[in-house]
Amino acid sequence: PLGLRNEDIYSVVFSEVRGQQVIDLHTHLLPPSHGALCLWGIDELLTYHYLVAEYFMTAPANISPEGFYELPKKEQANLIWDALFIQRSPISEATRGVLTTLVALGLDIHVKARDLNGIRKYYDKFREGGFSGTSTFVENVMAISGVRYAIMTNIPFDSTETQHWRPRKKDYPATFRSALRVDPLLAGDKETIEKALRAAGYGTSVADARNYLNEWCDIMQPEYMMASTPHDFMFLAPDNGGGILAGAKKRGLNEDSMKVPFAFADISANECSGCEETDMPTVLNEHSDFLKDCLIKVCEERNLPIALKIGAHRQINPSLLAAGDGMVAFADAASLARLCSAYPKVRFLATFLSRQNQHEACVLANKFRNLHIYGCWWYCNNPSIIEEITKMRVEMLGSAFTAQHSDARVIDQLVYKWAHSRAVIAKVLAEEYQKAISSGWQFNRTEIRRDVSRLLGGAYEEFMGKHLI
Ligand code: RAT
Ligand code: ZN
Repeated sequence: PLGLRNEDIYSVVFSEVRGQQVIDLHTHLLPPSHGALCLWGIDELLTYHYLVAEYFMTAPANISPEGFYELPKKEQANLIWDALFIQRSPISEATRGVLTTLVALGLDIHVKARDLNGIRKYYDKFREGGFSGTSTFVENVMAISGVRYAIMTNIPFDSTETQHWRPRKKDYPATFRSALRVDPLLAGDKETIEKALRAAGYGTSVADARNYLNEWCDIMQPEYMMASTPHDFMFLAPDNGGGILAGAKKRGLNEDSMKVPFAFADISANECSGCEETDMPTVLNEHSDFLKDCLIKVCEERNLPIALKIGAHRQINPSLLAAGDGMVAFADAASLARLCSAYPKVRFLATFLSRQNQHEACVLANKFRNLHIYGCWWYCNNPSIIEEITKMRVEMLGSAFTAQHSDARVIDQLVYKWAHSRAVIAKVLAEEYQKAISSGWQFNRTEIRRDVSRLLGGAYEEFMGKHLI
């Protein structure tokens, strides 16, 4: 027969999803040439901020977050291992991820024996090899996890990072690509922007910021610009000031006007319960300059997309540092629609943190050709939620989206993030193919390979190759 039989679909789809390389389009990984900023190994795995947060849910009262963070990494890792793997069972996604990773690295015997020292010894061998040991380990992980290339997060506003780019860009393998992170520009964080500009010998005008950004684009050669927007980020269409409104709630903008639909309404002083009449325009103008006249301008000139991560509420519990980030904010998706329509030549990649925003995200991707939806981010990066989101995306977008990104911070995490996601993506796809077969279509393996390749990075590359006139 021309097509695969219904009963063969599962095995074909699973083998295709397992066998294809992925493009990991957002990670926090840095290459071995970034020295200590390239994180890998068991102690980094165990102290991943997801696990620190899980640990503190049940940690003894005499262990404060401050005291915990003062301990050497190895001791922090010991505490987490004992609490989450020995005193409790590793059944959460973040703990199970450690198991999947170690077993794939060939440490199943140590895992079964719960032998943390044996695991450490395995890693020590690579550490003893210095830079080349690290490089070998990184190459192994890329191969095991089937990652073609991973896109980094490179922050020009962070001096611990910039030293690896200036005065001379360090070499890194082609399995790493750059993305230039610009959060302060979307948050209107003037203090950080001005500090970075002054430190680099620039003035502090918007034109200076544009030159600064251009200089960093020359250095980093990013695939795209990226930012995680503040939880209450709002963008107003240009005829309403063309600005962004970070801190809108804080500044007293009332809830109803936050929810105004696409054709954005006025935010007049009347709608502003309890805020100073003068607050709003000032905020808009300040912020819009850095967006409109700096970020958007540079993206238009260089044909660079902007990747947005929308809906994280930072520092819910500041004592936990990075582990205290991230209450899930139901975001104003209409702001994304307004961005896409205000700047039709700029391409936007977007992912939302809230499960509640996922349906709207699909609808928007279906409306704007300059928008590409990617990945299941952070609190959505759990198998049950990946399944639900991926199914909805296939139903609404076919294969015109990127199913996943890892957000890995530790090299080794690529192994489990991709293994776990591949299993879910394959299941969803197999079910959707079976439905199409029931409706009368026939598929061959080549077509399935093509579709899988789109979901694992091909759709991203197609979107990146798109020139919007
Ligand atoms: O998922 C995470 O690791 C978060 O802490 C964030 O860093 C997020 O991914 C981001 O890029 O803002
Ligand atoms: Zn991230």
